[in-house]
Amino acid sequence: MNRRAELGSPIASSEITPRDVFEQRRTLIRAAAAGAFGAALSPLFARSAFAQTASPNAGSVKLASKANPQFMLDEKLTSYKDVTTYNNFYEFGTDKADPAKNAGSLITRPWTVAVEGLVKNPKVYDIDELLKLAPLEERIYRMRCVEGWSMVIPWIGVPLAELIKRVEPTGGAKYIQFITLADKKQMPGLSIPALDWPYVEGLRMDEAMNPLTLLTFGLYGEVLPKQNGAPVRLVVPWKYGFKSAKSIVRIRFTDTEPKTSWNVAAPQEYGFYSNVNPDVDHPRWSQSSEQRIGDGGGKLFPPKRKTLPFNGYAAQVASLYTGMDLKKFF
Ligand SMILES: Nc1nc2c(c(=O)[nH]1)N[C@H]1C(S)=C(S)[C@@H](COP(=O)(O)O)O[C@H]1N2
Ligand SMILES: [Mo]
Repeated sequence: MNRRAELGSPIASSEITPRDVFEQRRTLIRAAAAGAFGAALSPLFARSAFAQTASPNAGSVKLASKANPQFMLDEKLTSYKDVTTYNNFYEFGTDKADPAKNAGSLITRPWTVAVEGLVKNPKVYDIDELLKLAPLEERIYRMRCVEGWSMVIPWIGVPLAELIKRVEPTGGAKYIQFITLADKKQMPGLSIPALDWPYVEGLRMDEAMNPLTLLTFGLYGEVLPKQNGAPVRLVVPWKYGFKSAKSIVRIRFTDTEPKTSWNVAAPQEYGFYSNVNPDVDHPRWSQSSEQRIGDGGGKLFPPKRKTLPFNGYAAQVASLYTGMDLKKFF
């Protein structure tokens, strides 16, 4: 039986896990945003502020980074538990709980990322080389899934632009495709033809170069848990979550718009751009509001939040789309 994937079953309130309140963090974030104590917000320190939250990845590996005060948010973080147990990673199953249960079989070392296509310096990067591309930064980003839920996550990574600059795209390079691992031996979800594997995503060159676009290696002061896309993924916070491809093995520079998995699966529902846009509804549901995971802990009808244009990052990215009809280029 062919079971095609469907993003977007509205989340049941029973799936929303109550979370702890992190007043301490808010104070730290304000201090960092003021530029005073950026260094004090080291991942170790930040993580200790959340020690109440049990880690489902006992023995997870610390990853040092420096908080970038330009990218802090004065919003409550989603708990480590929710960030690492409520996931979309269809290679490990389509249920939100599947990736945390099944991703243990993913082998994240050795790992290489081939950077190829329209670049002067194509190169196969070892993951350890990528980790040293530029100083690792901690950044707190709002994430919005096309299904209507959102989280606030402290990521660790480097601007993707750092990698792009090193490989020197040629004049013809207009887009970048991100190709992720597809190995049946490691990924039980591949036996279900939910999507055309491998999972692929893409960005226009200016989107990829935007300072917000993060090549991501960690979260909450640790290397990425496997269910979150170890050892390296993309994070593009002004777009729906599916643009943030996990477990990347190949980055290809192209002159034409590359294929993207969700667009191929349902072109009328998922466009290439997929910018968070409260004014463009999904054909099967509204996109005007969202459920922040952890809000209203345990209430039958937890309060919803208004979805913001470009997920709240309009000041940084709206100019990338001037003159474009965002209803047409959804
Ligand atoms: N390779 C791969 N990347 C993926 C997905 C996937 O199924 N496979 N799901 C996407 C979707 S729909 C979302 S919402 C985010 C979820 O990231 P998180 O589980 O770390 O919050 O990952 C995205 N990246
Ligand atoms: Mo998503």
